[in-house]
Amino acid sequence: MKAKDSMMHHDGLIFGAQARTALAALAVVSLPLVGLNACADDGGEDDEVGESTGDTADTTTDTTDTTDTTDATETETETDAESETTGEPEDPSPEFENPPEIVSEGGVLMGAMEVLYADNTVVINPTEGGEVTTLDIYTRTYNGSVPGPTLRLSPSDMIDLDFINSLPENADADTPVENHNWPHRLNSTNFHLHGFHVEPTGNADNVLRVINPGVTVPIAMDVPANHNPGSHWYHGHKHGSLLIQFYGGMSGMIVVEGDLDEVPEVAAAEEKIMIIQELGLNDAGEVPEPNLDAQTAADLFDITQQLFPVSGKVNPIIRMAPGEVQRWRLLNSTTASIMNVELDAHDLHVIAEDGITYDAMDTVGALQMAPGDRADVLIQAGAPGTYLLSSPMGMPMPGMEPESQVLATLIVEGEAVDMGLPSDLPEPDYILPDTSAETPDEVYSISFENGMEPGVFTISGDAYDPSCYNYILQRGDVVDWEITNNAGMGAHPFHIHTNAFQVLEINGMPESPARWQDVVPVLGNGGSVRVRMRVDDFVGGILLHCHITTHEELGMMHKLVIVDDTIPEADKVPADEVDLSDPADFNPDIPGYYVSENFNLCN
Ligand SMILES: [Cu+2]
Repeated sequence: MKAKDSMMHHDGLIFGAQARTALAALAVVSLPLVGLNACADDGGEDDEVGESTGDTADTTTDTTDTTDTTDATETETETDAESETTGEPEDPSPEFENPPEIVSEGGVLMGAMEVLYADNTVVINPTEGGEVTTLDIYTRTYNGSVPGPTLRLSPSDMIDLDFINSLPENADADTPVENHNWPHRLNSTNFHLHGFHVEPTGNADNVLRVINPGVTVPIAMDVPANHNPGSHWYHGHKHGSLLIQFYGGMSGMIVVEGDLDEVPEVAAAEEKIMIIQELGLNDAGEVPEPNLDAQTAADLFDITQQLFPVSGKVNPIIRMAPGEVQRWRLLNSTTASIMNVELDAHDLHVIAEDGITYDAMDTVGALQMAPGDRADVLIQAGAPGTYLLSSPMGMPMPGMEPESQVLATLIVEGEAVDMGLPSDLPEPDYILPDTSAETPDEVYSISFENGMEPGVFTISGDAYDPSCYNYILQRGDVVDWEITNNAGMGAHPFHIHTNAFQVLEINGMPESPARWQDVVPVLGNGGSVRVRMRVDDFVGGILLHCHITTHEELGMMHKLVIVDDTIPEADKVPADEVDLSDPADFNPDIPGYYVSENFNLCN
């Protein structure tokens, strides 16, 4: 125990210093955004920050072996650095703040995404009034912040990020993985762009490769010119470490700008990036190690503090003038909450869902959002007063509705302003034309099921098996998925990568309009959903799964490969010519490799 503790302490100091370097750099990036809302850092400033915080990092590393004195020095340095770069007062502010941003410039989104342990302070604004408190946490993060920085780009841009895994070595690095559907290799990761229609292979949206601690790789891809503008999501997707990385706050938003943002009423609305996360912590403010001997999913993590912060603060305060319209980009980044979002005395004017613009604004009193769902919502402030944004939060349990919790507080105050809601939205520039009148080439009927043993979740009786593929799809085909929920009373949200789908039927009833989404909840007690997708543009290995992270991690996930058997014989690459000995190379960017003869079906 003792040896392990001191090692963790050692890591903490080193990685804490790195976190501050990253944070300081990001603070510079985010500063101009307060006024401009879209602006990149300039290289000069960035370099300066790099130099000055480089000194801090050295000092901290040198004094690693001393004890309390080091901590004190470290804290002081941190406070100084923060007040210098951001000018923030020392009192915790409950006011809502957008996360830092990395913004594309000249058509390229460049920068570093570093996964590292970092200290953060979560501001907690109590729902019943009273003093604002803080909670110090120490978790795996992107670039040191919770949530990670917002990535902002446009269609046709290139993404070219340096992805650095600075987590410590895996404790189980030298032992073979006995059960892939149980937490393992907790510090390995990869990078998923949820909702993106891009290459799923190589350095792009590749969720099958493994990025181990100490490894730096590029995250690089072309964003198609006709990509939907909208709100998307990034997070790790390495099977076996996703859940624990979520619990520490490892997720962020990707904003694709476009024609929706140019609608005058939308352009005039102040934008709020509202990432609803779920932190699963112990009393020390750290994500507990999993109990690998647990018999059920519920016993896997000894979580004593469960928080649902919105962009890093619990119940932040949002201020609006009467009549003002704001655009809230809501993202359900929790592990298990089927949210039903409501704002006291206010309608929610939904203009996009899952990053896809609606045909017309849809005004609702409450909005269902499964884990992974995004909603772009316009809010028009009513009379002066205080209003709560709330939703049931937490894992749905048999016979029990999760308790409603306050997510944020809206204070309407000041002089009234005259703003409007849009009467027209731009024609959604779908990558995929409407599929509802087409005849599917393939129909897959699948079912969410509990495994025979506790702690096992399956799709159609088969838990995730990394050694084979559950489905082989042909590029260009139209595919229907009929999903039934045979796993009890709770809903299970269905998600598939790379291609969005149209929701045609829910519980046997046709949906009108048949909206495009990338997550759809399949209700409990035998609920069903029928969706249709066109398997367009890209080949490669992808995943479909339940987006309740615990279920996914414990087996409720299947692997697919999109192939193109119509390519010329000469372009085909035989499997034995592809070197997959290093997990970093899984799912390579070799188009000729993706022909059905190279892949084995699970059954
Ligand atoms: Cu599920």
